[in-house]
Amino acid sequence: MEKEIKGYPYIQFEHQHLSEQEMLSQSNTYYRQLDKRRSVREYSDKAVPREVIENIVKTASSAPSGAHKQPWTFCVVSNKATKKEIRAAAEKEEQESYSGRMSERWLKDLQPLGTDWRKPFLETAPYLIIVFKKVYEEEDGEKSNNYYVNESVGIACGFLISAIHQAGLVTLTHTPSPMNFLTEILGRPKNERPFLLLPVGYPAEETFVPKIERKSLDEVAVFYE
Ligand code: IYR
Repeated sequence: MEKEIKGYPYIQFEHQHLSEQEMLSQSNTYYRQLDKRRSVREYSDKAVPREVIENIVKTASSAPSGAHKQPWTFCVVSNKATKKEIRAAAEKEEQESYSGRMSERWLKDLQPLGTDWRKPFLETAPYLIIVFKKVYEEEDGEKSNNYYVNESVGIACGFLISAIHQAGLVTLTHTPSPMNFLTEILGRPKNERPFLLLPVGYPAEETFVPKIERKSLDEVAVFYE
Protein backbone atom coordinates (compact mmCIF):
# COMPACT_ATOMS: atom_id res chain seq x y z
CA MET A 1 0.00 0.00 0.00
CA GLU A 2 1.35 3.39 -1.01
CA LYS A 3 0.10 6.90 -0.31
CA GLU A 4 1.23 10.49 -0.15
CA ILE A 5 1.72 12.27 3.15
CA LYS A 6 2.39 16.02 3.00
CA GLY A 7 3.32 15.60 -0.66
CA TYR A 8 5.84 12.78 -0.10
CA PRO A 9 5.50 9.11 -1.04
CA TYR A 10 5.02 6.62 1.81
CA ILE A 11 4.68 2.84 1.82
CA GLN A 12 3.02 0.72 4.43
CA PHE A 13 5.48 -0.53 7.04
CA GLU A 14 5.69 -4.31 7.14
CA HIS A 15 5.99 -5.22 10.79
CA GLN A 16 7.11 -8.72 11.68
CA HIS A 17 4.77 -9.61 14.55
CA LEU A 18 6.16 -12.06 17.08
CA SER A 19 4.49 -13.56 20.12
CA GLU A 20 6.21 -12.87 23.46
CA GLN A 21 7.48 -16.42 23.42
CA GLU A 22 8.96 -15.97 19.95
CA MET A 23 10.48 -12.65 21.01
CA LEU A 24 12.13 -14.28 23.99
CA SER A 25 13.41 -17.14 21.97
CA GLN A 26 14.65 -15.05 19.01
CA SER A 27 16.30 -12.37 21.15
CA ASN A 28 18.08 -15.05 23.15
CA THR A 29 19.19 -16.95 20.05
CA TYR A 30 20.51 -13.73 18.50
CA TYR A 31 22.37 -12.83 21.69
CA ARG A 32 23.97 -16.28 22.00
CA GLN A 33 24.92 -16.19 18.34
CA LEU A 34 26.56 -12.74 18.47
CA ASP A 35 28.21 -13.49 21.81
CA LYS A 36 30.25 -16.15 19.99
CA ARG A 37 31.84 -13.48 17.80
CA ARG A 38 35.51 -12.85 18.43
CA SER A 39 38.06 -10.57 16.81
CA VAL A 40 40.36 -12.86 14.86
CA ARG A 41 43.90 -11.94 13.87
CA GLU A 42 44.96 -15.08 12.05
CA TYR A 43 43.36 -15.88 8.72
CA SER A 44 43.21 -18.68 6.21
CA ASP A 45 43.67 -17.68 2.58
CA LYS A 46 40.67 -19.82 1.58
CA ALA A 47 38.51 -18.03 -0.99
CA VAL A 48 35.12 -16.61 -0.05
CA PRO A 49 32.40 -16.25 -2.71
CA ARG A 50 32.08 -12.65 -3.81
CA GLU A 51 28.28 -12.84 -3.52
CA VAL A 52 28.61 -13.46 0.23
CA ILE A 53 30.66 -10.27 0.55
CA GLU A 54 28.10 -8.40 -1.54
CA ASN A 55 25.32 -9.56 0.81
CA ILE A 56 27.36 -8.47 3.82
CA VAL A 57 27.95 -5.01 2.37
CA LYS A 58 24.26 -4.65 1.43
CA THR A 59 23.38 -5.51 5.04
CA ALA A 60 25.77 -2.83 6.33
CA SER A 61 24.34 -0.29 3.94
CA SER A 62 20.83 -0.98 5.26
CA ALA A 63 21.83 0.76 8.52
CA PRO A 64 20.05 3.95 9.56
CA SER A 65 21.91 7.20 8.83
CA GLY A 66 21.51 10.93 9.39
CA ALA A 67 18.79 12.21 7.01
CA HIS A 68 19.17 8.90 5.14
CA LYS A 69 22.33 10.15 3.43
CA GLN A 70 24.08 6.77 3.79
CA PRO A 71 27.41 8.61 4.09
CA TRP A 72 29.67 5.64 3.45
CA THR A 73 31.68 3.78 0.81
CA PHE A 74 32.78 0.19 1.32
CA CYS A 75 35.96 -0.53 -0.63
CA VAL A 76 36.28 -4.27 -1.12
CA VAL A 77 39.85 -5.31 -1.87
CA SER A 78 40.75 -8.80 -3.04
CA ASN A 79 43.49 -7.77 -5.47
CA LYS A 80 46.74 -9.28 -4.17
CA ALA A 81 48.99 -6.38 -5.17
CA THR A 82 46.67 -3.85 -3.53
CA LYS A 83 46.50 -5.91 -0.33
CA LYS A 84 50.30 -6.08 -0.30
CA GLU A 85 50.56 -2.32 -0.74
CA ILE A 86 48.06 -1.74 2.08
CA ARG A 87 49.96 -4.11 4.37
CA ALA A 88 53.28 -2.39 3.72
CA ALA A 89 51.84 1.07 4.37
CA ALA A 90 49.91 -0.04 7.48
CA GLU A 91 52.91 -1.81 8.97
CA LYS A 92 55.06 1.27 8.40
CA GLU A 93 52.63 3.39 10.45
CA GLU A 94 52.10 0.68 13.06
CA GLN A 95 55.82 0.25 13.54
CA GLU A 96 56.05 3.92 14.47
CA SER A 97 52.98 3.69 16.67
CA TYR A 98 54.22 0.68 18.63
CA SER A 99 57.71 2.12 19.02
CA GLY A 100 56.85 5.55 20.38
CA ARG A 101 53.52 7.06 19.34
CA MET A 102 51.46 4.91 21.72
CA SER A 103 51.69 5.49 25.47
CA GLU A 104 53.19 2.94 27.90
CA ARG A 105 49.75 2.45 29.42
CA TRP A 106 48.22 1.78 26.00
CA LEU A 107 50.89 -0.76 25.10
CA LYS A 108 50.38 -2.47 28.47
CA ASP A 109 46.59 -2.59 27.94
CA LEU A 110 47.16 -4.31 24.58
CA GLN A 111 49.57 -6.93 25.91
CA PRO A 112 46.89 -9.52 26.81
CA LEU A 113 45.54 -9.19 23.24
CA GLY A 114 48.93 -9.97 21.75
CA THR A 115 48.90 -7.28 19.07
CA ASP A 116 52.04 -5.83 17.54
CA TRP A 117 53.03 -3.87 14.41
CA ARG A 118 52.98 -6.94 12.18
CA LYS A 119 49.76 -7.27 10.17
CA PRO A 120 50.10 -10.39 7.95
CA PHE A 121 46.31 -10.73 7.89
CA LEU A 122 46.20 -7.75 5.53
CA GLU A 123 47.59 -10.08 2.86
CA THR A 124 46.30 -13.46 3.99
CA ALA A 125 42.60 -12.65 4.33
CA PRO A 126 40.84 -13.05 0.97
CA TYR A 127 39.06 -9.71 1.41
CA LEU A 128 39.77 -6.39 3.04
CA ILE A 129 36.81 -4.09 3.50
CA ILE A 130 37.88 -0.51 3.99
CA VAL A 131 35.03 1.68 5.17
CA PHE A 132 35.17 5.34 4.21
CA LYS A 133 32.96 8.02 5.73
CA LYS A 134 31.62 10.70 3.42
CA VAL A 135 32.03 13.92 5.31
CA TYR A 136 30.24 15.93 2.64
CA GLU A 137 28.60 15.47 -0.76
CA GLU A 138 29.56 17.56 -3.75
CA GLU A 139 27.10 18.31 -6.53
CA ASP A 140 27.86 20.80 -9.30
CA GLY A 141 30.75 22.16 -7.23
CA GLU A 142 28.40 22.75 -4.25
CA LYS A 143 29.51 21.14 -0.99
CA SER A 144 26.94 20.04 1.56
CA ASN A 145 27.92 18.45 4.86
CA ASN A 146 26.41 15.14 5.87
CA TYR A 147 24.79 14.71 9.27
CA TYR A 148 25.92 12.56 12.22
CA VAL A 149 28.55 10.99 10.00
CA ASN A 150 30.52 9.15 12.73
CA GLU A 151 27.36 7.81 14.35
CA SER A 152 25.94 6.69 10.99
CA VAL A 153 29.11 4.98 9.78
CA GLY A 154 29.70 3.45 13.23
CA ILE A 155 26.23 1.89 13.15
CA ALA A 156 26.81 0.61 9.58
CA CYS A 157 30.07 -0.99 10.75
CA GLY A 158 28.14 -2.70 13.56
CA PHE A 159 25.74 -4.14 10.99
CA LEU A 160 28.72 -5.15 8.85
CA ILE A 161 30.48 -7.00 11.68
CA SER A 162 27.27 -8.76 12.66
CA ALA A 163 26.62 -9.80 9.02
CA ILE A 164 30.18 -11.14 8.66
CA HIS A 165 29.70 -13.25 11.78
CA GLN A 166 26.27 -14.45 10.67
CA ALA A 167 27.78 -15.56 7.34
CA GLY A 168 30.19 -17.85 9.20
CA LEU A 169 33.21 -15.65 8.57
CA VAL A 170 35.51 -13.74 10.90
CA THR A 171 36.84 -10.20 11.02
CA LEU A 172 38.76 -7.68 13.04
CA THR A 173 38.33 -3.93 13.42
CA HIS A 174 41.76 -2.75 12.40
CA THR A 175 42.56 0.93 12.82
CA PRO A 176 46.03 1.73 11.59
CA SER A 177 46.83 5.26 12.60
CA PRO A 178 47.09 7.59 10.74
CA MET A 179 44.97 6.04 8.00
CA ASN A 180 45.33 8.54 5.15
CA PHE A 181 47.49 6.13 3.13
CA LEU A 182 44.25 4.27 2.37
CA THR A 183 42.78 7.33 0.63
CA GLU A 184 45.80 7.40 -1.64
CA ILE A 185 46.18 3.70 -2.37
CA LEU A 186 42.46 3.33 -3.13
CA GLY A 187 42.23 6.65 -4.98
CA ARG A 188 39.26 7.90 -2.98
CA PRO A 189 37.85 11.38 -3.55
CA LYS A 190 38.43 14.33 -1.20
CA ASN A 191 35.08 14.06 0.58
CA GLU A 192 35.86 10.53 1.83
CA ARG A 193 37.93 9.74 4.95
CA PRO A 194 39.04 6.26 6.00
CA PHE A 195 37.04 5.04 9.00
CA LEU A 196 37.79 1.36 9.60
CA LEU A 197 39.60 -1.51 7.92
CA LEU A 198 38.23 -5.03 8.27
CA PRO A 199 39.91 -8.19 6.99
CA VAL A 200 37.25 -10.79 6.15
CA GLY A 201 37.70 -14.51 5.71
CA TYR A 202 37.97 -17.83 7.50
CA PRO A 203 40.08 -18.19 10.63
CA ALA A 204 43.42 -19.99 10.26
CA GLU A 205 43.30 -23.58 11.42
CA GLU A 206 43.79 -23.88 15.20
CA THR A 207 43.24 -20.24 16.00
CA PHE A 208 43.57 -19.11 19.59
CA VAL A 209 41.94 -15.94 20.86
CA PRO A 210 42.53 -14.21 24.19
CA LYS A 211 40.49 -15.58 27.10
CA ILE A 212 38.41 -12.53 27.93
CA GLU A 213 35.21 -12.04 29.89
CA ARG A 214 32.39 -9.74 28.83
CA LYS A 215 30.87 -7.33 31.34
CA SER A 216 27.67 -8.58 32.97
CA LEU A 217 24.30 -6.96 32.26
CA ASP A 218 24.50 -5.23 35.67
CA GLU A 219 27.76 -3.59 34.69
CA VAL A 220 26.55 -2.22 31.39
CA ALA A 221 22.87 -1.43 31.92
CA VAL A 222 20.84 0.70 34.32
CA PHE A 223 17.09 0.14 34.42
CA TYR A 224 14.90 3.05 35.48
CA GLU A 225 11.62 1.37 36.41
N1 IYR B 1 45.98 0.23 15.81
C1 IYR B 1 46.90 -0.69 16.44
C2 IYR B 1 46.80 -0.70 17.93
C3 IYR B 1 45.59 -1.24 18.56
C4 IYR B 1 44.83 -0.40 19.34
C5 IYR B 1 43.75 -0.88 20.02
I1 IYR B 1 42.71 0.36 21.23
C6 IYR B 1 43.38 -2.24 19.91
O1 IYR B 1 42.28 -2.72 20.60
C7 IYR B 1 44.15 -3.08 19.15
C8 IYR B 1 45.24 -2.56 18.46
C9 IYR B 1 46.77 -2.09 15.82
O2 IYR B 1 45.89 -2.31 15.02
O3 IYR B 1 47.59 -2.95 16.16
